[in-house]
Amino acid sequence: MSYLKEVIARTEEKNPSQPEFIQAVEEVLMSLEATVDKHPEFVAASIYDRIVEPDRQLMFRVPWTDDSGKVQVNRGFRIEFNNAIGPYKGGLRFHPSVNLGIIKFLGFEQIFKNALTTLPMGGGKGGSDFDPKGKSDGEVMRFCYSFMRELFRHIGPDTDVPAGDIGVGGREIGYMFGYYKKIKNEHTGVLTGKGIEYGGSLIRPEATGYGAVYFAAEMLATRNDSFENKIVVTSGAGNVAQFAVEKVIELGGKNISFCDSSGTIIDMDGFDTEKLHFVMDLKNNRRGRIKEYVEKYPNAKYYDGKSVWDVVRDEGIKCHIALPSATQNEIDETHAEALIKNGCYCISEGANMPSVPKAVDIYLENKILYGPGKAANAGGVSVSGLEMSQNSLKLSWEREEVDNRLKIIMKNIHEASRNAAEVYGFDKDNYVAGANIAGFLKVAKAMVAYGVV
Ligand code: NDP
Ligand code: 2IT
Repeated sequence: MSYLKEVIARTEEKNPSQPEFIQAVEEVLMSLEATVDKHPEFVAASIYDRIVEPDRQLMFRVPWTDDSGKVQVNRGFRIEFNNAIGPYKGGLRFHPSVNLGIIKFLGFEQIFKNALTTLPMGGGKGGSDFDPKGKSDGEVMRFCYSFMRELFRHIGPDTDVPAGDIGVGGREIGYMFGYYKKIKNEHTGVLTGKGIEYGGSLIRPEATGYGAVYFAAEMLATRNDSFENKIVVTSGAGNVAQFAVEKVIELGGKNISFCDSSGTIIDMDGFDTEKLHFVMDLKNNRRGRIKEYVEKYPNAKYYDGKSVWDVVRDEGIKCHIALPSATQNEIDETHAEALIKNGCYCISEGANMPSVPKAVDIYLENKILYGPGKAANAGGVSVSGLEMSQNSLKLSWEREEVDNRLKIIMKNIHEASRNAAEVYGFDKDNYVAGANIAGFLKVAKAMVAYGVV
């Protein structure tokens, strides 16, 4: 068995019942064989075994009172995975599916993603199995306060800086930051994704979606291609999907889909700014379901209980570019095959690990342009890093300045991935290997420098 397969086997044995975490570890380590040969110092220092073991795993009780006066109990998590190159950094996810293995996969991915951004950020992730859906603002506020009542003692602007993810947006960050400020009597950059009035950065809400589109545009440019007149399918209808679609419209593409966990809408006429604003108001203010779109725009079609990828497969929907922006493992091998059959040749992942390993194999075998999440969706955490910089400097940059920095970072990630792939013997277009290697090298070298700690 190869050295890294042994590391994977040991990780599997130590972490039973955590399939998503093992999937992420396998995906990264299987790209790193060439680094084992080139860097005997990594093996000597057991870097591969050390990098799959979090620095610290926190799990805690989160009790809160619902509107009927009943006391509810949820479980909170924060995985401080690796701070070799900067304070732990990564989002908080509130979703009923959250468990230790899911937070560990997200924290593990975050190590390499954050290294790719070139900003000084380590990897972390957290969240809860709390479901914000259908809860009143008061319930969400009481939950967030209770969550922060424990989390506050573990985080800090130079220690660990959480942000948003699924189910955690501006409202939740506001409640959590407000509570932290109250109990610590400190107004510091301890969270990112803050409101613009109290230390947030312009472009942070847009950053992940815009970044995924900038990354796709960079990949397309290597083949003298662009978004102009392309049919684009996007999944999700949340933060990442909304701003990905906004940027696609701006670049002349035609985006035809959104979905939520109830179903999918397809609008073959494509979204314009007015339709997009309807979706933004529906999701962000009214907190409604995506099927309401077809009541307002009856030319569109709603597919109950189906994901965008089910609809693309079952209805033979033609498309050129796909931007999966909902959740992990949403694209299986049948979806991947159907996408390619229907004309898709560029996939840029707004979500974290949205494609199952067999789907990724199909992308690589077919040599389509494929930007894996840790590279393609790094725009969000990049602008979080820029928010931390602005907080430290106690000033705020203009919209254009942040957007330009985001574009440059996405371009650099694209370039660094291609270069690392080539240097380590892969095809330049293999962004999977390139992103894993480029992200890993920086963290591994820092870990070696520290000795055995
Ligand atoms: P949001 O909560 O804003 O939106 C998530 C969207 O995806 C919702 O429309 C939601 O539908 C849908 N969704 C979630 N889970 C499922 C599911 N199991 N099946 C079908 N649909 C689902 O989250 P974000 O947009 O922030 O996050 C989306 C993805 O992007 C996640 O993978 C996240 O990790 C990743 N990401 C986010 C970043 C950020 O800055 N926010 C940065 C980098 C990556 P419903 O409302 O019905 O649940
Ligand atoms: O997955 C991610 O990169 C995020 N949810 C954003 C993390 C952050 O700290 O901004």
